[in-house]
Amino acid sequence: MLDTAHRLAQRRNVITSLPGPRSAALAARRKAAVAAGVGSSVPVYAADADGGIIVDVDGNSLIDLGSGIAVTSVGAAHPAVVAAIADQAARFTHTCFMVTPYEGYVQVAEELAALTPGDHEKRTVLFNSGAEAVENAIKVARLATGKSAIVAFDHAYHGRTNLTMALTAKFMPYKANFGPFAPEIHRMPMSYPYRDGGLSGAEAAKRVISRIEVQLGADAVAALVIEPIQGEGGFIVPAPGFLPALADWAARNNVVFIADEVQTGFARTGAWFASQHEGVVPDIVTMAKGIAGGMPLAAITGRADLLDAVHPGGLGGTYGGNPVACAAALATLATMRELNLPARARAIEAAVLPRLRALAEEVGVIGDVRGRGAMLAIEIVRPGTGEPDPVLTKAVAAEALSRGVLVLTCGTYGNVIRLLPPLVIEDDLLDDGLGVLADALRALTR
Ligand code: PLZ
Repeated sequence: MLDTAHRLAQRRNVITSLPGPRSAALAARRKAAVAAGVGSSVPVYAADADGGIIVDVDGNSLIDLGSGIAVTSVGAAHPAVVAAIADQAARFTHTCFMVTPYEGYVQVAEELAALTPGDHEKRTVLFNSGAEAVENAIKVARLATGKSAIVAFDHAYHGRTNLTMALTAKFMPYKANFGPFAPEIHRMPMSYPYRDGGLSGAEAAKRVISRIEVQLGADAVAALVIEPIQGEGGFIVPAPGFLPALADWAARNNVVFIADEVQTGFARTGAWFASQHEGVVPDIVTMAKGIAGGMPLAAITGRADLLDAVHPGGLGGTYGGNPVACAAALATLATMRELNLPARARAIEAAVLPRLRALAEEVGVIGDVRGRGAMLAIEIVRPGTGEPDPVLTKAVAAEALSRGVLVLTCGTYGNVIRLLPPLVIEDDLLDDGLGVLADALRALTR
């Protein structure tokens, strides 16, 4: 059991239709003011959030099984994080680390060196977003190796900036008509046990390595960038052995192995970082999301020889490692340790996976149940075939929402329902949320 008191009652309570009248009014204002290109998963506007609950502007209490896309692992308003933010903001909100540095940035760098896999000498740079972290990991890898080709994977998601759009696999909505894209990105097949005929990790890695050697030549490759469990692409857990084989090959060929742990990091998968499940020690880890309890902060931490190869002044940005975000990160990491959130994520897996498997037996439209820790998913297909069913997937998420449970979808084929509850969610609330998801699926497959 978790020992945390929450400010908001941890109970689902739907009192209007969803969206309610106030959310509908905000949606109308938004249409006239916010660009149409920005989407929202649900048409419900937030007024308050805490623990596993989001209260909307109409007073509905929704169970949050998305954590703002894997961000609010300690909750959206953890008191220790809130206090650290208030305290730092009252002293100074900004000086710019590139102008007048401050201790918080250095402390976060020390923490990340200790937490990320491997006990080698490490260096860190802080940024504002996951995409910015990935871009900078690639800048470092290219400079340090003197090479330019980058290997990315099918189903990958790395961001929305120009270089990270090029790294991202899915055309719609992330890339469509936004080109031309950055050159020298080469896409390789992922290990996707449910859809690749059950290739072993070793076989799937061999397929990648031989393709790189035949089509690119290892001598051309600066870096290989991979999410240890793919997030937006569908919560794809590669077959065991895939990641270690790629990391070994990279090490033997002077190729920088970049683990994009933006979504998987910070206790989410039951370890501090998902690379650790297979004993993989990346050369550079990219991080964001869960790091700072909801404040925008991102980081790259990696081998000192790689990061220190960059000339002074070569890396940075006005806001990177903002002092308020650093204070939030230090409080978030302390809270994660204090509550032992890696263990909590494993407990969530132990509670949820069997229920999802039982549900799969019952409803017949769940082709695969997968994930680690509190990063779990079901892949929705037409019964008896592996054919993706994105229409039903969307309908299930909408039905769950109408009953007061927020679940996110993902996947190259838009047919994956993913569960990313705040790690501090109470057992009863999680149980209720899963029950609602199951009922929504039953109602739509009856
Ligand atoms: N790398 C592995 O998951 C962000 C994106 C949502 P930013 N994923 C959520 C959307 O539709 O924009 C992500 C990720 C991985 C990089 C990123 C990018 O992180 O902080 O959104 O830039």
